[in-house]
Amino acid sequence: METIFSADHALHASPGELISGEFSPAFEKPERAEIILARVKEVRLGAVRAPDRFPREAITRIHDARMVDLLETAAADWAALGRKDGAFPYTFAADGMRADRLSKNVEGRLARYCFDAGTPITKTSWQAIRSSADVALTGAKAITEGAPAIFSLCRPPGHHAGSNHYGGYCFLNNAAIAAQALLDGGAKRVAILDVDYHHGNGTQHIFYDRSDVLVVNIHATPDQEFPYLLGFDDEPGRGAGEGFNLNLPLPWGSGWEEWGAALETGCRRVEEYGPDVVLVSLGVDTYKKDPISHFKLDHDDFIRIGERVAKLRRPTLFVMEGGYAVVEIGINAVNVLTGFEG
Ligand code: OKP
Ligand code: ZN
Repeated sequence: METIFSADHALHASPGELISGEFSPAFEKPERAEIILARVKEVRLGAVRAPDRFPREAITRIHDARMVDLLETAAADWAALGRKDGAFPYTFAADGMRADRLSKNVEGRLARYCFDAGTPITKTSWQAIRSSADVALTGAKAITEGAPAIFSLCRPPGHHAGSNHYGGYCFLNNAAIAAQALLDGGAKRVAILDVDYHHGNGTQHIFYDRSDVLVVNIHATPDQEFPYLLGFDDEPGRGAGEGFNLNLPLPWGSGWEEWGAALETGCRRVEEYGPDVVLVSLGVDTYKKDPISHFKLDHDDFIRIGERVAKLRRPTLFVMEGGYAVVEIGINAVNVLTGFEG
């Protein structure tokens, strides 16, 4: 399969994140994408090409335009206050505070749209964020034009970004933007299978009221894991979307036995739905040596994931999400793709 990759991803290099009450070096770093790309080339997965540029409207189909403006301007507003590069909030919107009126101060705008203290915006981040969406959109376009499978090597990742909030190393929801482009390109139904260790709260939020996108998530239970506030087993969708969201949370320590069973459940739901396209939000932080995660998948399990997804027999767009065991990230991510190709 073809890989879509933009060298511009490296323009987003996070200065660090608040984690467990301390400011620490970032886990979501540029080497991640470079190591995956090197592995794609090593196994000769297929051609690698740069993305096309898509109009901003492809992004605002999914995201609040004021949040997109913030992503674009926060670093400059932050610098104007004489701060060190990397804009992130220290105060957060909570239920009951003003949602209808936005502060003129960048702190207030960050508080309104950002939900964690791990997702700083640097002076060059926007170019990387935009390129990551373009990588997903280019993959969607290729699928619309008839490609059987595409790997969109997105970075930064996207699945924690909702229509009007961002966080968890994610700014724009690349997978959601691609799913909308697939629908706009003629698909009637898209299934998103999110296999990242963390719950894709943003993707769920975006499609929660809709039946044209089925969202299936396999992830660490919010009783134990980030993002804590969404991803429980009792979130079926709402209104027209009722029955079109499926969460399969698992406890820390889960290995292939439990995880593979959840994958089977999720894939059966996808089969029942009968989508025109399957979009895989591909995180490999389920790996046993991931530094911030607590599942126990091994290299060969990632091949099994690809094999099961292939059995869905649909055009498939893989969109890169998380994975922080940087040394092994190339093997794990590309194992899914080679498993898929069989
Ligand atoms: C992004 B993606 C660890 C806290 C980690 C943010 C995690 C974001 C993961 N105790 N905080 O889903 O891989
Ligand atoms: Zn993750």
